[in-house]
Amino acid sequence: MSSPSDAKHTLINNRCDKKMTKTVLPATIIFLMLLASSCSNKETGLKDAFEGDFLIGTSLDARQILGTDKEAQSFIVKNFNSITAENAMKWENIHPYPGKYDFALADSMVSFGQKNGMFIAGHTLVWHSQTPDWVFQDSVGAPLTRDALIERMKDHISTVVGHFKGKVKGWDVVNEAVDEDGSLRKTKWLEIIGEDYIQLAFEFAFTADPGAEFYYNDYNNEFTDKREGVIAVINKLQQKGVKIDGVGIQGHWHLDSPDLNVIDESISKYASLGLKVMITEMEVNVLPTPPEVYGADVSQQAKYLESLNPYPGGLPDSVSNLLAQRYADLFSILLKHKDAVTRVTFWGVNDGYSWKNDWPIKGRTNYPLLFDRNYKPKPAYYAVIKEAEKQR
Ligand code: 9MR
Repeated sequence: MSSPSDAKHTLINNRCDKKMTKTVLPATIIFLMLLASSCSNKETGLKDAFEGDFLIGTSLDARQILGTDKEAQSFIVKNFNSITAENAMKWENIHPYPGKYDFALADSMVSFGQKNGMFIAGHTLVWHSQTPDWVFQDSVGAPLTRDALIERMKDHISTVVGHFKGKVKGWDVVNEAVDEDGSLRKTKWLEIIGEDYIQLAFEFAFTADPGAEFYYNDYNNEFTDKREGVIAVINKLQQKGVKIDGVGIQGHWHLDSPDLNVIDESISKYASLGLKVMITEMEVNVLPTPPEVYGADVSQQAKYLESLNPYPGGLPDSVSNLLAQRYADLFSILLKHKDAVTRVTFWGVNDGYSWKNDWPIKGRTNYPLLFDRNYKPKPAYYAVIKEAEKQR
């Protein structure tokens, strides 16, 4: 079975380490020069700074998967060793109508990842959002029975996981099933099937590809109340002997929140359950956030005001430096937990692609990632690299 840590080791073994030339005998120098030249087309980037620590991933959208953004693919190969479909594997896209699956875009992403030796993460199988209404209804629009919805969920999971068997190495099986207060989110899944829909989803995924890893994924699950709810879900699965390999903390973070201690403590708590911990959708928002839309609930929207879009023409150095410091602090915590943290995935390849330009307020100009709109590394990028180098 291949896992993120296997992938880590493969990457280490494949590395072209230029430092080697310093200590070898002269007779082997020509051989090493040849080796170096055969390696020279492998440009190093962000991912290489964390080699042996954890994978560095990014989400991909259609423009990157299909290569309509000409610069994107080589940039991605250079900087990331894991990919996640930002939307292509969600129910409404991959299974838009009853009995009709559309794998075209997701297949392209998977072959891109395979070709480049990347860890491919599957996002997501069971979620309340981006799941068409028909999923919960019968042919005349009446609510499905429990048994019928279980059957439909089973068909979806078996078909999607089965389709990517052996290629997608880890799945966000259930996404965002817990509310801020730690109770189960009131979704159609819960309403129609009941609490055991989570267990059933994990079981169906395991049956479809026993060699893959299976994760529970959520946002704000580093905060105490929600975290306790997520831990209760995980405990229940583990007590029943259901295979769960990891937990995804999405990491839709801000300049001043969450507190670093909260993240630190949460990683320890999840790791103590024997789980891998992944930051699955990382970014750091730099814009003012109305308190009522804190989190990542896409059904919420706030009203546009100019005062809430303060940097349309560029990020001032003062804020850029704050962002760099925040990223450095976050990565120092992640590196501290590198035994538990197996992957850190950014939600977007550069600032221009981030969903945070349009959520929770449409049409703002946000700067939440390590690369600017022209793929140029920002001070935050160098701050993160420095954190990686500190521990070498
Ligand atoms: O980034 C995604 C955006 O393009 C979609 O419009 C949105 C729709 O639900 O989903 C975004 O990604 C979400 C992810 O799938 C789950 N966690 C929250 C993310 C941000 O909303």
